[in-house]
Formats: sequence, structure tokens, C-alpha cells
Amino acid sequence: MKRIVTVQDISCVGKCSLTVAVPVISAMGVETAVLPTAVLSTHTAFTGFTFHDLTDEIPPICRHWKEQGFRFDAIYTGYLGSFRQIELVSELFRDFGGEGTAIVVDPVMGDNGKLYPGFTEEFAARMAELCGRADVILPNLTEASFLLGIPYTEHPTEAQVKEILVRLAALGCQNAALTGVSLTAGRMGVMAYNAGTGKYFYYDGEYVPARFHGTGDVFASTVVGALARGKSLEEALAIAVDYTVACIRCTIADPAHRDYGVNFEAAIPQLVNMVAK
Ligand code: PXL
Repeated sequence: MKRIVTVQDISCVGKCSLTVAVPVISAMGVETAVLPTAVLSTHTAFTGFTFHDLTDEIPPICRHWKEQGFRFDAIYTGYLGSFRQIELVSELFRDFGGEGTAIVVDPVMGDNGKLYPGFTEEFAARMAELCGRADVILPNLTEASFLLGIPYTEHPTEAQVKEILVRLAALGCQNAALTGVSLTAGRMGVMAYNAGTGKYFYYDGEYVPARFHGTGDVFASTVVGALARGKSLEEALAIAVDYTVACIRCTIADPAHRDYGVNFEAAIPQLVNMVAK
């Protein structure tokens, strides 16, 4: 069985980060090790959330893993809470990366043109350096604009998306995939660029006009799980679009749905089928 490790926070209630990554990637038949960066009572869209930083735990955990000789088929990073955590994640890439270990960075920092609480432009600049060390990065349009220090455009043209992708790849990563891209009315998906081949890839699904927290984490977790299961990046991105749309559909199909997180649980059987094909 393939084994990945994911580095992000535990938001106890809110269906994002680890409470999404662990069930989704595990359901795909991939062992999912965790390196928790912080414990929050909820994700940061709630008011009054608690935050307990776990940065000091990271070096001893990694030391123990090195002693045990653990290897991972992928390292997947999501929400990181501090400059020091970015540094420690760089060290994790150095110590556990290399041949046979895909590095996937989801530079979780914001959405809808705004940074999440606590993030700054300086943080985005450091996150951009981390992206340069990845095989695959998965920013949304907001995160891409902060990574590159360019204005946010909600509806970029295809030419603008391609230019953003080339600039993202110039940070140093092999593949950049931009989420939340809509090139046709009523559709939304992902466009990716491979710096080695110079090729673009686009895949979209039905655009459901509803926004929920955690969809980026559902998307990124699915990409990581599918890659670990031997899918190509293009296949993994397509599965991730289809699963994310299925999750949003399941959420709004329930009139009593909560307004945070998506009902990814109900769509897990579909995900399992998609990855088995
Ligand atoms: O879904 C991304 C995410 C992860 N972790 C925390 C968050 C968010 C989004 O708001 O607040 C703590």
C-alpha cells in the first residue's frame, strides 16, 4: 500500500484540512500519515476560534521518523500557520523528499480575492519559495495572485490563466495547477501547466453557484490520493474536479445542510469507483 504524509492543521469542527485529507485519501486506498501543524476549535471562518500552535512538535516528530527510516510516496502540505512552519516543511522536503516521493504543495492562504485571517503578503512571498520546491502546486486564483504579487482577477481570460500558470511554474515547480478557473459560462475547473513539456491541460465540470469552505482541501486531497494510486496528473485533476462537484451537489441536495464544509462523506462511494477505474 502506498503511504503519503500530509502536513496541515486540525480544525476540530469545520470539515477542512486534516478532517478532510485523512478520510478522503484513506478512502482512496492510500495510507495517510499526518503531521499536524496546529489545533483549532474550528476553521478560521467562525468567530472566536481557539488556536494552539504545534510547531515545536514538528522537529522531534521528524527526528523520530528519520530514526525509524520511514519513506513516503508523497508529501502533501496544506494550511501552514507561520514562517517557522514553512522553514520546517522545507527541511521535511530535504529529509524525506527525492526520487519516488512526489511533493504536492497546496498554498492555502485565501479565497474570493482575500487572504484568510492571520496571513500577510510577506507570508505569501515565503509560501512562493516553498512552491518552488514542489512537483505540483494547487493554488486557487486568489492564492496565485498573492504568490505572484499581482492583482486578483475573478474571471481571467484563457490567455491570462496561461500567463499566470507560466509565472507560477517559474517559481520553480514542475507542474502548476490553478483551481476555480471558468473558461465557459456555467462550468468551472482546473487548468494546469507542465514546465517540462510546455503543455497545458484543462478540465471542467458543472459550476454549482455555492461556495463552501474546504472544497480546496477536498480537491487537493483527491489529487494526492489519485497520484499515489498511480494516476497521471491529468487523470488525478479530472477525478478531483468530478469528486469536488459531486461533494457540492450532495451538500446542496440536503436542504438542512450546514453552511460550512461539504458533504464529502456522501460522495465517497463515487470517489472509490473513480479511482478504481
Ligand atoms: O480550508 C482551508 C483551511 C484550512 N485550515 C484552516 C482554515 C482554512 C480555511 O479557512 O481556516 C484553519
